[in-house]
Amino acid sequence: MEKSTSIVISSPRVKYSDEYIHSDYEYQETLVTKSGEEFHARPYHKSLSIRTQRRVGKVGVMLVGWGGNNGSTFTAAVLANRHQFTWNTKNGTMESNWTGSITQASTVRLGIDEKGNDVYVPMCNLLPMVHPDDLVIDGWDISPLNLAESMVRAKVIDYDLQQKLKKEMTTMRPRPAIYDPDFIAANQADRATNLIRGTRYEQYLQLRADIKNFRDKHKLEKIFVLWTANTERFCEVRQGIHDTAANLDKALRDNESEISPSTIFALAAIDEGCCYINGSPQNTIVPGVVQRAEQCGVFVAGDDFKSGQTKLKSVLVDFLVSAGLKPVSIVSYNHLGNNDGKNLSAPKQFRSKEITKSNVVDDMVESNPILYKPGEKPDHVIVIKYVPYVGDSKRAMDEYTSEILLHGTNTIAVHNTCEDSLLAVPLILDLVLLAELFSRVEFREDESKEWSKMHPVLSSLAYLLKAPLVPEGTPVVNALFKQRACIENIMRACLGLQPNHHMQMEHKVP
Ligand code: NAI
Ligand code: DG6
Repeated sequence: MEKSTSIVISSPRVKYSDEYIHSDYEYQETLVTKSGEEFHARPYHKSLSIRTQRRVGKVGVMLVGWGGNNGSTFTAAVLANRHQFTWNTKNGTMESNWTGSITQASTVRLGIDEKGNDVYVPMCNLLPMVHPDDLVIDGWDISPLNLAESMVRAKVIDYDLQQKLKKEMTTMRPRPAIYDPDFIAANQADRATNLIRGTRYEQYLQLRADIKNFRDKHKLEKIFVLWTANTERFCEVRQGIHDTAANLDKALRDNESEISPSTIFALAAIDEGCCYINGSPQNTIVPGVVQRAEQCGVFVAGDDFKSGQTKLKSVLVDFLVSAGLKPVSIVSYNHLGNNDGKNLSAPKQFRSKEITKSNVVDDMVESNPILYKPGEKPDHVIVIKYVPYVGDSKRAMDEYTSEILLHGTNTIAVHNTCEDSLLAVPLILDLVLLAELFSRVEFREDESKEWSKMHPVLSSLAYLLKAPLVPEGTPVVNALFKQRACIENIMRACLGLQPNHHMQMEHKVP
């Protein structure tokens, strides 16, 4: 299948103008009410106009933690693909690719051909999206190494490819960043020499100046700021400090010590009109940050990339529970030897990760009251150990024990070895590309209403995140295929296409 295949929708409900793809969409749901022992289900539909801006402007990405394993590997991957580099390994000559990215390397079922066979298209061809080659990259790091040195330190990229990337990456140097030893592990102190000094408010102003400088230098229309720096400890959310945008603003000016570096980055990004994405577990996006995003009309998304062990968990537990089996014990162990593992060997930083890794089965468990009593949950234990020798190659072992028929037991053990950053980097790409796409999509119920964007808490990116942030009061979905269906079906709605139902009635009804 050619990647360049373009998609044109022939439907009276879809119109193309120079500026937009307009879709008149019928959103269908079923309202369920309970009276006594009876459920009443009432299907309803809602008319929604959706318009997607066709023009994709010039887009920049600023990574916080640019010089880390993910940051340097992301940069290497963008450049390797842009220049279509090939490199030699003991297994032969390799070509650049975006394997692991849903936008670049996965397909979506568009419909059926004349014979009733499914037709698939690359996700990135469904709607106009930024091309990864066109991204402009910049960022911050508390470590002063240039990106070529960071790439060597990370030990992720093959040696021969490193040689091809070095010249260009040597010219890339992270901007000084905010270091607060109270928030990341003490074992990170030796790399923290590239710092913005001053009060928290002065640091915030410097970050805003950095974003402006990047925007002006490259004439960028949109910038996405993404945290891929060390996991911080959770901040203690306090009334009068973190609860509203105004309090946060005051606290920042007062140099309040419980405002984390990541929250300062988030505020600076939002105030510069940039979407902020949190790829780590900590609670950066406190209520005051959400309010600020609402006021400024920009997206925030988080928390914590869902790359390997948790991604599989959000498939496996969904499978077990929906098969009518009852997971009763989930034990997830992993060891890794990169700097992320080193930072997570400190108890407070581990605790942040433990929280995001632990809550990921709740929605699946709660979906089945036949198996689980109200409030009942499987035992769920998370262990992470730092073993320097294995570097970025994470070893994860999971044991899922379920109750089966007549109280029998079924134990599934999974062993997974993976290069952590090579799983995380495609997620960084997808987060940016999908957030950018959703920033061009607008909705309205009828012509009397103003066009409005999606809610500033961009829960549509949940597929890519371990502990998806959602607008207050809305349900959290962790099940992976539901999360994927959400992305696919929103994209289909923008094209006036109904969700894929997989009924294949063409082959079932004579
Ligand atoms: P890393 O430790 O190699 O990189 C983090 C970088 O952040 C370092 O270069 C460090 O100097 C820098 N840094 C620390 N504090 C900073 C600050 N305040 N401002 C700017 N830079 C700062 O870690 P890695 O492997 O790149 O992971 C990054 C984050 O992504 C971690 O929090 C990790 O838990 C999270 N993550 C990683 C996944 C993966 O598969 N690699 C998956 C899920 C989350
Ligand atoms: C060890 O757990 C290090 C972590 O940073 C993970 O590698 C990362 O959170 C990815 O987790 P998961 O569960 O999605 O593989």
